[in-house]
Amino acid sequence: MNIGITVYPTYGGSGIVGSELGKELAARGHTVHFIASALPTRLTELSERVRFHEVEMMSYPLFEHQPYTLALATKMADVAQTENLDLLHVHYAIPHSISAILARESLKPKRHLPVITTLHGTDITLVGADRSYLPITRYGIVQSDGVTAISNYLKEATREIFQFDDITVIPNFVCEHDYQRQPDESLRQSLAPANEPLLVHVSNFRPVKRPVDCIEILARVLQKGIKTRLVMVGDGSERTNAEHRARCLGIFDSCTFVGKQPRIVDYLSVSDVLLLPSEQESFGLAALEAMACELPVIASRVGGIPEVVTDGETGYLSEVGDVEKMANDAGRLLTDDKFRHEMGKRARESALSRYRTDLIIPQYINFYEKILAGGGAENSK
Ligand code: GMT
Repeated sequence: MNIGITVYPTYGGSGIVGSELGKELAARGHTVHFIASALPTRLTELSERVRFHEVEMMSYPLFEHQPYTLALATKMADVAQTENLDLLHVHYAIPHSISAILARESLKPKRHLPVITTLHGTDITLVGADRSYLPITRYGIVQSDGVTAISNYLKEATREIFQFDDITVIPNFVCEHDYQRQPDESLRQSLAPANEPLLVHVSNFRPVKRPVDCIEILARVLQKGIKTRLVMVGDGSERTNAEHRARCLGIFDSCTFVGKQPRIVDYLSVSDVLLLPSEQESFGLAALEAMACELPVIASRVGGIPEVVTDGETGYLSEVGDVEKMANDAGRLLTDDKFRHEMGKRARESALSRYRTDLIIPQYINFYEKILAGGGAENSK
């Protein structure tokens, strides 16, 4: 197949999932055309099978804001024609599904270009549910030829918010080869010089991720007399608050903020427990990648996380903001190596038995084939 994929290139899990999906499809003989405003961060290599088409924005004094949605639609239609795309697969509804539908409509006199939308989370729970965006988000979803969601939770949330449930759940996935424990001793030494237990947090540091809670958890673990360090991977608006809180609590020296990193697996491989205290998480890709690297996960009991992390088996779940319980759970794990290693092994088994690439990628391919065969929702669009 000749597949067009659109993602947000620099920010968030949906871009990672779309990029990794493209690479996996190419590895299975399909040709993937990424259509985005910049080269997606996880797309390190282009080839005959993995191509990139940049959406160029025209600036004109009349435009107070550049019309990205229109520029994207134009590029999608152009690439669909020149590269003879079979379908467009967009990740994150706003505005990508609207652009794709515009592209499809503009090509209608010539051909039908199916549009598949994958819902990732905040496009539904935050953005789409805002009254001002709700009607247009609903339009994008309903008008898509096929819709997938990355968890059962998100399918249910979409049904409740948009009264739409023709959605196929295809969960996120992890590559068992790329994501396995492969500790780099010099990295471990730099993050935990006295071989202290190491907590890790990975996110885009938006308020919804509550990275400050990680600092609160570390403070409580240290209060228990457990010499622990914390590595904070990623960057975003909450980083300053997290650093400030660490300074206020006098524990800044026990933390390392490393910013955005190209190889998350390196940091997971040298860490002992992942902290994911998010306010909302429709799946929790960070949890899945950590589990594949044998890390137990301490997370909030929200959204799709309970589908990924089994409380007491592969990690511990708590109410949002319950940093006392999260610290108690972390303390238990960090002071019992055997217990932690066993839980870590179970976490990898659980991750791979349900979410490894060779289980999930064929589900996308089957879904594409079904849509191309005219089996999508309201397939006459
Ligand atoms: O919220 C983010 O971190 C970004 C957002 C996105 O769409 O880029 O992430 C969502 O998609 C990820 C990949 O499918 C999921 O693992 C995250 O749980 C989800 N984030 C939220 O629901 C808050």
